[in-house]
Amino acid sequence: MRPIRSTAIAALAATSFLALAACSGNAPAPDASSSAAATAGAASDPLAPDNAPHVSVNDPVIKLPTVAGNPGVLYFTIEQDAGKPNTLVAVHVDGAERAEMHETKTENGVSSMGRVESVEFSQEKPAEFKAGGYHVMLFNLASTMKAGTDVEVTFTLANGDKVSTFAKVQETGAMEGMMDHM
Ligand SMILES: [Cu+2]
Repeated sequence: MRPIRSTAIAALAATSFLALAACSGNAPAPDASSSAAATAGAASDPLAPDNAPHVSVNDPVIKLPTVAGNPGVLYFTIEQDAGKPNTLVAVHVDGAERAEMHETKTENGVSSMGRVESVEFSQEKPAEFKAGGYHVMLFNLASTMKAGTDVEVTFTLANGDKVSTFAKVQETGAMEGMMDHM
């Protein structure tokens, strides 16, 4: 399997090196995020009183780019235990200048990646963001975003509700990295 690199992504990656220096000053203090990392249960997080009712985000993980300056990626599952279906419309990651929801599709053995504006989920059908499917691409990562840290992630729903939690930052394996960066 040969990865096909999107020219748009390559262009964005090329500009990210310069922007990195500009945004690194806004990075959160590592101590602040690690002390609150245990409260990953979204619905009861005291730091986020506006969290959407019945909605939770599970196993949020940020994979660092294998090449510095390239985009990182965020994986998680968002689900709800009651109520009407919801729609995820935006994701904010502390330490990433920009976060875009993408979907990787494979047709006739050829994978391509495109931006999506919204992703629905319901009590019956959680939305899974994982390698080879939906994922959140993170551009212009702050230098403070290192493996082993926890960073705050905020998800915005179409109705204006938000869910905040902390994602673990991890290195990306070589093969793993090829899955979503093509
Ligand atoms: Cu992507």
